[in-house]
Amino acid sequence: MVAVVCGSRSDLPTLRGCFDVLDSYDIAWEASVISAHRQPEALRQYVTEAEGAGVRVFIAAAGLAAHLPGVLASLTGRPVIGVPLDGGALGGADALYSVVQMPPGVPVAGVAIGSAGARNAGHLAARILALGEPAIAERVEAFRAEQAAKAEPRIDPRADGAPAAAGR
Ligand code: RP5
Repeated sequence: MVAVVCGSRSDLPTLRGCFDVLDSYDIAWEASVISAHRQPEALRQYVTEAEGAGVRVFIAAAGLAAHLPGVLASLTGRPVIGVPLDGGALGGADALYSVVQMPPGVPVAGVAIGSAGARNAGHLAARILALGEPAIAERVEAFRAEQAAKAEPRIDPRADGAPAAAGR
């Protein structure tokens, strides 16, 4: 149901949370390493095959100039979620700008830089799929309820090993 594509094997550790989130919703996914600028023909072929196999949402993660999400969105009419990765000197801001600055007509849904974004890409894919899959919709609501139950109003911030405030 979800195809996760990244530009380099070096991106895979950051995507671990994305795979875990998809697993937590029991969503079938597959992962591939295909660079938009190094292997453009392989990317085109993969997207065609993935669509034929029933992939409904693509997650594309890349660092530096991060062409992958945009190029992928040019090859499919299905939703593409772009995960900008921290690739070096600019700390992922380069990839973030690249992901969110797609020109009109070729949309990419952008999430946060790095592992937080990778996890949210999984959650967002689940919410998209939930529109047509009641079982996934139930799991999304269960997760939301679980999160909501963790609010901690009026706690003693010094109890349970909470770090002490810097005092005078
Ligand atoms: C991008 O360039 C990849 O997504 C990766 O984040 C970055 C560096 O790639 P490698 O030099 O590790 O292959 O295309």
